[in-house]
Amino acid sequence: GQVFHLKDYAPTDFVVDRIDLTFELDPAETKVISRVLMKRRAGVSRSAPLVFDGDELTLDSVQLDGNDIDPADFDVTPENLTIRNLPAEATFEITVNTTIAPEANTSLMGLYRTGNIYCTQCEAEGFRRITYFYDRPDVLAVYTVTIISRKDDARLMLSNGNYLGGGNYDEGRHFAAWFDPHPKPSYLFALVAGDLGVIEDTFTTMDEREVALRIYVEHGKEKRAAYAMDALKRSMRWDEETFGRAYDLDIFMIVAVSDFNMGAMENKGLNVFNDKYVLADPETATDADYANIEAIIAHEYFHNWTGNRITCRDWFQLCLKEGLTVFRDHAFSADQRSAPVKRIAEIRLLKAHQFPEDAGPLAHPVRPESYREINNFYTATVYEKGSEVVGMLRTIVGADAFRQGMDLYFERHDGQAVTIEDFLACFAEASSRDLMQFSLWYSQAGTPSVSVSTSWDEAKSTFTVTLEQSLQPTPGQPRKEVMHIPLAYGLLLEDGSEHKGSPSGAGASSAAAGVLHLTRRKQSVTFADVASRPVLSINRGFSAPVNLAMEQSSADLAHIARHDADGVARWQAINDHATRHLVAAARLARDGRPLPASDELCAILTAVAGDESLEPAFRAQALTLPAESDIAREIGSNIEPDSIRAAREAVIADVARAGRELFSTLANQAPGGPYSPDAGSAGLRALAGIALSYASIAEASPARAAAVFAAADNMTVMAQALQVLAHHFPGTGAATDALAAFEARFADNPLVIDKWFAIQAMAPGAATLDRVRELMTSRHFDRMNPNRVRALIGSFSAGNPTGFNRADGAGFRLLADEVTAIDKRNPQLAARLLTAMRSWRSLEPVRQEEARLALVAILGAAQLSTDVSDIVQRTLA
Ligand code: B3K
Ligand code: ZN
Repeated sequence: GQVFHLKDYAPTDFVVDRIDLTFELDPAETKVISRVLMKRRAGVSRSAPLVFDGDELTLDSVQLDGNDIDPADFDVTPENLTIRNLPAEATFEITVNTTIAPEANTSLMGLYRTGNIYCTQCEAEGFRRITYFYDRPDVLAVYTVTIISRKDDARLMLSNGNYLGGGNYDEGRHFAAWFDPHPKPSYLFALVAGDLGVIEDTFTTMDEREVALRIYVEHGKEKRAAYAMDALKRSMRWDEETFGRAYDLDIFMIVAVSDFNMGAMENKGLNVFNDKYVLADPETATDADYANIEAIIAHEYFHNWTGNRITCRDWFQLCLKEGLTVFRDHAFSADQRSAPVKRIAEIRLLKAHQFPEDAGPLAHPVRPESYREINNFYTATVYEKGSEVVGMLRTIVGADAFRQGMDLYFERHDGQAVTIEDFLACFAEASSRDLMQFSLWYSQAGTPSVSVSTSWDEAKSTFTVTLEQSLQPTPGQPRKEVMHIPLAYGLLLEDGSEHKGSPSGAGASSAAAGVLHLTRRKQSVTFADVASRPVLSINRGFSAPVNLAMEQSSADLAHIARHDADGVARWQAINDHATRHLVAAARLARDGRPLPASDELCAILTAVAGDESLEPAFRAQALTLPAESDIAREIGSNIEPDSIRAAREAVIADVARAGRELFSTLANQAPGGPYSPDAGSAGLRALAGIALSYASIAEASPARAAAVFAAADNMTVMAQALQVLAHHFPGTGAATDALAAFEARFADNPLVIDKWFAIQAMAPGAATLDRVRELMTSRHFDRMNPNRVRALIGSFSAGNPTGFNRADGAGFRLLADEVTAIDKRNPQLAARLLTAMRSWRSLEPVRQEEARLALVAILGAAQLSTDVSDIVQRTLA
């Protein structure tokens, strides 16, 4: 496959002004007529041909200003339409006629069928599966779309922008026309047609315009869209209040579909969502589902300004819209819920998904410099690390300059397709700072390490902090430059209060107080008037996405856990303490030696569990020990998953015993009254849920969880209890009965059956593989549906370290077989599944060899997609 490079960027030879699209819909033969008004760019040679992109297309005909083009003047392949001898200066119109088959499109890119609905997905390069066009983000055009269909085939016909009108077309057919006044790139085009239910509302913008809001779902599911509508209105208000951004069309529509490759898509005025992120009611959705719906509704809505009004010049700049929009949706959720608890969840997610990516063969910069398949770069690095980089930018320039920089960005680049350099220039200007060194965060892959040492000089009453940074090589980047790492910190004194006063030394000066700026390889700062030995709390709130190496005693960590003013820092200290203990225990378990006593950890955790002054959600987070995969990541190499699991289970049993009575009390303290998805109630349920798990372990009996399962009146509690039963009491009557009851009750709700799949697929241990194979043959499974595949095979391979990494390699072979089979129909889904293998080199040698063989087997399969071959080659490299 061809490799694309950032450095090769060049604008198109022709500029597009308008595009008028007409669709005559039919499942097997949809006619697409595209009329493009365009002209040669000033200065481009008159011999330069027009080259449009296509993908698996067949051309019916092509016209210039309404006349068929002489066959000698054009060439066509499924991938390109090349037209020569076009006017030198005049504006002209190219008409492209193609026929496509939505029902035969299994890739879920371009125009496809989901159920009886027509639906599109164009980002990143799906528009070229609909018609020949400049399918690239820097070509912005004004779209008019006319849709024609048989009334019995598609009652409803939607596209971007405002509704122009519609009516009867001819016998049994009707039409609808849409006009989007905002110039946009082709990846934001959308069309949806079919018979759908709707819920409607309105929103009045801050400039007093009324916007119609519509959420379309399958008939009968309308009630389950109410929470999504509420989240949408809150998002619209928040973007006005926080960033001064108002919505800009007369209507905003969301359509929920059940076959979708990702979470959702921000098409202008017509978002298309995976129904998993729209549909919720207490009986079928968990608190986590509600929180995800809120976050994703907000994310797609926020794209209207960060992504749509200002878009990316090329796909290398993907983080320009994604990292920034994730940053915005994080800020929204933090405002709507508990900010520290939200931040803790973000840190957990970043470490679980982005850190391993950055440490393995698929590592790439937040702004990649080359790719073979852009779909493989919608990664945790581009999204989550991209958001962290925006957060660091805000820390460095300060909140006020950050907001000014955003205002400048919106003002200066509205209607443009821009780069990270354009974005950063706004903040450099607003803050009068040089952001050159900071910009390395966009170009250097890998997670930096920062080693921290401290010394307190009793005689001089000084405290010195020495910081040193390093960054390991990553694929294609053998040598790294020194970065700008902003580290929020505090010095905690013996009584828990904080030392006031700024340090002296390099990196001490900063926009925001309480931040050390590490800008050299090594630097020290010294604090004066420190009369007693302080405890350093550093990288508070995870101000920089780095690995810290610091010799901090358990007593110091406990001090931070008790006293830090920053809740996130308190959790970080608890988590660091737990991680350190678990890593030591796993190493000993590996050597067959007795495990260390867990008394200190137990004391910290039970103290937090019982501390009523802390938010329940925070307590639940603190009680959730680092996952097996977190422990593996800390150990880093020669991983043997079974001993990690054994050690972790032993520590959990210690904690459960130490807090037995407390957990048994907390397990009964779920909120009363009817279910409400608000953050406070969700926090109570989270605490009760983790307490249920500890209490059940202490009691060595499934009885309590079985009772909770039977009495549950909402999905959150029900799923918690089911997981305790399936993971801690597998094979017992209680577990088997609950799984059967759950299946029977939710047999016709695939999104709930996905939870049933995932819980079973993540049951630890070697035996789960056979159960997964069995479930793959169940009537609920559908290898063509991305949600089903991810729930069963994705959960197994990415969420079950002991089951998937079986020493005999059977887990790897299962994944390899599925990836190869799915690749034939849906390359994007297959490639995404395969990323579960990215950390194979950190396994112990026997498993490593099995993993390698499975990867090589994929490589040998016939007709691999670019998506899968790109991942497998980089993973093996
Ligand atoms: N921009 C889309 C993702 C498209 C993925 C294409 N492979 C959703 C989002 O990030 O908001
Ligand atoms: Zn996005």
